[in-house]
Amino acid sequence: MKKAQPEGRIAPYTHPAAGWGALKYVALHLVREKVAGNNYRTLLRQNQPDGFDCPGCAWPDREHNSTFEFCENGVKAVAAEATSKRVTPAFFEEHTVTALMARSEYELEQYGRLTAPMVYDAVTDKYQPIGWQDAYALIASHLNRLDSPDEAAFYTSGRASNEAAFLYQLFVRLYGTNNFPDCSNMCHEATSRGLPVTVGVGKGTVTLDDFEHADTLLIFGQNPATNHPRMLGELRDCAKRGATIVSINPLRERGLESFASPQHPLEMLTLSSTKIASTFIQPKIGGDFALIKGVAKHVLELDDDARARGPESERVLDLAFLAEHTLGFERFADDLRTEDWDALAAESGVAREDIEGLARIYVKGERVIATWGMGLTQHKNSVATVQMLSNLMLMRGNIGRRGAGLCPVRGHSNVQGNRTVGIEEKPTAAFLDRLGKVFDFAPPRAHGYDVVESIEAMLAGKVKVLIGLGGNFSLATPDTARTWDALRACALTVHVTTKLNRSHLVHGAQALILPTLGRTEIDMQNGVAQGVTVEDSMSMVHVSYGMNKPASAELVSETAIVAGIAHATLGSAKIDWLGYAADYAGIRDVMARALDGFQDYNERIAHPGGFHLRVAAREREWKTPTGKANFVVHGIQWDTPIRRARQLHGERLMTLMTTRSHDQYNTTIYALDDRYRGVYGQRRVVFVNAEDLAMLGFQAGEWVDITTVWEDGIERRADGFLLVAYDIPRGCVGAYYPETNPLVPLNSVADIANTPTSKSIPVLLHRARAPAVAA
Ligand SMILES: Nc1nc2c(c(=O)[nH]1)N[C@H]1C(S)=C(S)[C@@H](COP(=O)(O)OP(=O)(O)OC[C@H]3O[C@@H](n4cnc5c(=O)[nH]c(N)nc54)[C@H](O)[C@@H]3O)O[C@H]1N2
Ligand SMILES: Nc1nc2c(c(=O)[nH]1)N[C@H]1C(S)=C(S)[C@@H](COP(=O)(O)OP(=O)(O)OC[C@H]3O[C@@H](n4cnc5c(=O)[nH]c(N)nc54)[C@H](O)[C@@H]3O)O[C@H]1N2
Ligand SMILES: [Mo]
Repeated sequence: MKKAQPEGRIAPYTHPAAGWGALKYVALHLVREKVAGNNYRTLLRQNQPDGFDCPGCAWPDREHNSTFEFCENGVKAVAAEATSKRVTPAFFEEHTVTALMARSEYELEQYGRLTAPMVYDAVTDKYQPIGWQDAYALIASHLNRLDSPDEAAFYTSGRASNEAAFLYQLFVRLYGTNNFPDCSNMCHEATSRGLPVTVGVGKGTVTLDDFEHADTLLIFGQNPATNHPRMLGELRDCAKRGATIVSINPLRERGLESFASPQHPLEMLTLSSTKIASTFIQPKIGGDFALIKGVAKHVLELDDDARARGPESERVLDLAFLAEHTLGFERFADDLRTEDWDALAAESGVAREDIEGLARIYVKGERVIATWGMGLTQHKNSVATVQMLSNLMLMRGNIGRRGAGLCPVRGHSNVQGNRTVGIEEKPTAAFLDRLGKVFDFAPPRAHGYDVVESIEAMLAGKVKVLIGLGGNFSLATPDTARTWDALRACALTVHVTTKLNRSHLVHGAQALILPTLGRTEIDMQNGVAQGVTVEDSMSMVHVSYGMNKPASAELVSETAIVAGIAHATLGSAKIDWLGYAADYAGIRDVMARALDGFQDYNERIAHPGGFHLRVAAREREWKTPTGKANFVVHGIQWDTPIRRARQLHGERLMTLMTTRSHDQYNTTIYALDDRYRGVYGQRRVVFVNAEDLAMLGFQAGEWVDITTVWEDGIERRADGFLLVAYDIPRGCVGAYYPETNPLVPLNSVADIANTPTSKSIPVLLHRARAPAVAA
């Protein structure tokens, strides 16, 4: 039974986002992390041309920015790395793994930075020190013993640098597999699979310059005040210019209502703020597809009216763009005309007049940017939803034009770069051809396992070794009980990591913890400080130099760890792995030869602020098989598991979204508040519509257990959640991840993208089996 936090409190937030509240929390945080004096100055160098790239989110920096860009959650990410707390071998001597399993994620994080490589000892149930070379040799002996290279999987979380990730994929492909599960599989995969079909590239088409020129912004399923706080700076400037900002989200996120900018002293001193979104549309969970299709339908109707009225110049569609650049519009339009308004309204949870209102806002905009986050990508119909959004934007030529375009907002600071340099379980033939040519080998061609497939393969005994370059595989993934069985069935699990986390405790028969430098730390190789490169959400590539003294003298950089493993496993006859680790510029030289768009890489990253990696669609060059931007027709997606569950359980069936609180970074829990949603000192809460509470016979403040309704008959439950009455559509509930991952069935995934449907899980709420006890 989970305990109630004694200091737990629910109190609505009534202030603008950021402002003085953020400054106060930053101060509290630095004290809690005991950040040493010298490391404070790091904060001033975050996202500066000569500083380091923030290890927080993937939102881009304003180029050549000379002022300090303040971001509360960026500070938390930096402070978490710069903390003076340490997990030493003596710590492991004192704690068995079983004892550490009883600690919460928050407590594990609070222990501080790992300092030395450790190996699990089953006899004592403790981690013990191991030398780096012995650790590499242990990994090599496992890898070289497998019947097939496909029996190993190589996970990446999106913080690894381009250099480390490039070397990693090269090593793994030379070893012989494309098994690259990565955090992206659980994140923006629907974007990466959906957009290449429509516009020929799986990335966004805008840069910050476009935000300066947009007149309309549609923000789908994103909570920037928490997850991309620096984006609020752009939104503030847009709002001040008079741009129309619409938030499309089942929750009316407070952080999108108003913002007091810490960058603007006057705003802080006068306690004034800027209103951000002018319109809030609250679809039901997973309703975006029908909503966007409805908007597209009404755009077509408005165009029909305009055509009836006469002059071509009044038309709503961008006819010239459609003719020159697109294919499939007529079929798409025919499908829209036959779509049923009642069905669109019912499926979206938005009234027809509000859908039409959104369409009028959209057509009034001359330069429209659509941004989106996890609210669009973690559902069964996510690929179709992303493609429907692309259709809508194409109708008025809102792609490849200044001030307009598609803006998927990525999560991890270098998740986009990792994909670009080859962390991809389904690589293209062109990518492999070139890699094979440059390094003179025949890369494996068969597609590898993604995250969900890797877990299934581990459960089936087909994958026996898991290596994680960052991340927290055991907790970020769905279906916790099954994932833990999968990890425990492995012969070896290895984690390259900065902080202690659950994946070190839920391990294979043998296990290694390999502690590494964070991006804020000085990376010396052969007496020369090395920079690493990263790519942000808008395809800007730049170099990042750490500034802090490493947390321990024994830490090895990610790049050097990858080189060490590769050298031990494959030897260096063909590739001088250790030479690459000694000078990262050498890695960039070969990246320039092996990767599309990376010519003169070393020269171009030397430019302050870096360079923009060309996105063809931005220039209206469509790298699709047809050579045009494609409209894609999709009928309204019926989310069958949820529909079937609702047929069984009627209105008691709820759709659960699992989302982030303000004080977490994915599975890293910095603190226990979610200030903007009014939650303090606790995380086990569930947001429910007040009318649903009444219908279910519950009251706010009572405790419930949550179970999943899934057809495989396996019991999935998460116990002990406090009911909070919240402004959320009926039939929808919200709670935090990772506590709710036991509820996400492994085979509940997005079509095509195979992303766990973390934002739409059919669940039931039950009065708690055991009463919650206060600690
Ligand atoms: N501080 C901090 N920063 C982070 C992270 C973090 O954990 N902490 N994580 C990083 C990562 S990896 C990522 S991917 C991003 C994530 O950033 P976001 O994309 O903002 O992620 P979430 O908080 O999971 O959910 C976003 C929003 O989706 C809404 N939503 C849920 N279901 C639906 C739906 O059906 N439709 C619509 N329209 N909206 C819906 C929720 O109400 C919520 O506001 O942030 C990155 N930045
Ligand atoms: N239910 C549910 N599940 C989800 C989501 C959701 O919204 N709901 N979101 C999904 C998304 S969008 C994502 S991206 C994944 C995130 O999945 P992951 O990326 O696997 O998870 P993180 O929590 O970001 O990983 C945190 C760990 O990374 C390590 N780390 C931190 N910095 C570094 C570094 O610089 N180098 C190295 N080597 N290690 C480092 C630390 O040890 C830390 O404990 O979770 C997914 N899971
Ligand atoms: Mo993510």
